[in-house]
Amino acid sequence: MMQTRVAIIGAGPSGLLLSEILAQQGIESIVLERETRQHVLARIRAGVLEQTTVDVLRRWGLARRLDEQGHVHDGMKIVWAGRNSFFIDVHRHCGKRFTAYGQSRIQEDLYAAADARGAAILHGVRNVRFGSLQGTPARVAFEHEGQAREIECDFIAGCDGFHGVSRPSIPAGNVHVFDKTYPFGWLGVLSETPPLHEIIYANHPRGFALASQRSPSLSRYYIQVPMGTDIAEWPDERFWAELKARFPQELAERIVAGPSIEKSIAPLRSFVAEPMRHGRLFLAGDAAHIVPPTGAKGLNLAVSDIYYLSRALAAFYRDDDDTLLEHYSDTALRRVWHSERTSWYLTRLLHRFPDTSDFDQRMKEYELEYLLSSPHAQAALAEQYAGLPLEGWQ
Ligand code: RFL
Ligand code: PHB
Repeated sequence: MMQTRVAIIGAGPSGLLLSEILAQQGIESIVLERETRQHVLARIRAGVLEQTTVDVLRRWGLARRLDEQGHVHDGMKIVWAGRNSFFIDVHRHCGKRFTAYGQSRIQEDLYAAADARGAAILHGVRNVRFGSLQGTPARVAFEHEGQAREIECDFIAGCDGFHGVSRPSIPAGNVHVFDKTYPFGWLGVLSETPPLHEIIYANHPRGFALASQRSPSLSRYYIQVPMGTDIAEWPDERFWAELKARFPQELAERIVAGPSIEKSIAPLRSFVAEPMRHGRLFLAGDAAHIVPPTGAKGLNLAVSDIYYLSRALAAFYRDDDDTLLEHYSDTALRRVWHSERTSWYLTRLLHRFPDTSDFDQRMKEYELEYLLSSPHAQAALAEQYAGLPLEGWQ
């Protein structure tokens, strides 16, 4: 039997960031992670950080390498077949920038901070389950290194991603799920080749494509593929040819192809579970919501959830005040729904959907036309892409 203040399920960005912010305020936690550390560090996912995310990481002393190595962008480009590409100047429209810095590096930075303070993180845990979520103390049972173990705690933070145990542990009837799947996924390739300088979203009759980056020598590209695509059908040569076919010639000529060092397919989904709390269990990050990656919002939402949750827990322990905890779900969900809407909007605008009528296709083209011609429309998109401010941030 172990005791702690907060049991954190999952050592992804949400879980490790929460344990770090709590530790810096003298609040003890134990993190339980199903996978090995190597496995967590090897996952290639997000790459674009909102200004608010950078601000949170800086405040907690986690941005030293990010500030050195992150590639700061003023905006992103949108291109579509037969038209000129255009730049959405996020900085000009709303004074914010965003930073290309890989999620795997954030994981490394979070682990380095955790190691420096001797954090309690158990890897390879199995069969995590909760006792009653209403009483005090809360209880988490699990297996670790073949032994049955139990933690007694004040609160449980469910930071265990979309496929974790936390959300499904909430008794039926206590969560309202909003779910939308899209009939395609993103095939992503990481390659040790110099990337294009900008982040470029392409809408093409062959499907969506995205050019992104991890460092000056590491590029990240994605193409839309139908749901159920087998990755074995996509050897590198086919990927590069398809990617280039979806960009205008002058950009395609600048794309440097090379062997893939990672290749994976991610399905696209919009999902929200409301509320993000049940009794002593608080959900954060992908455990509570999923966005399609088109708006680059998932990791940024995980960070804003953790900002709100850590602030609420700190107020509880420091001032014996549970007001922020009571409001955690409503506060976090306001930002979640705005980002859900932006991600849904960009997904709809930039992808080719099977069964789109000619009329609907024209409407989309004119939506893009409007975006190209109207500074107001560009300012609105810039504001959404940059992300909303955090409530209560000073
Ligand atoms: P994670 O990262 O999934 O971590 C959850 C952790 O919980 C562990 N776990 C368990 N542990 C114990 N017991 C169990 N039963 C457990 N079940 C699971 C898992 O092993 C894991 O370590 O969730 P978290 O921390 O909430 O972080 C969320 C982000 O990872 C996610 O939102 C982003 O990666 C989404 N995303 C992007 N977000 C952005 O903000 N900007 C982007 O540019 C961006 N690009 C992307 C993305 C996600 C992608 N994929 C693969 C879905 C691009 C892609 C392709
Ligand atoms: C990425 O670099 O992985 C990336 C960039 C922008 C997105 C999604 C993913 O919208």
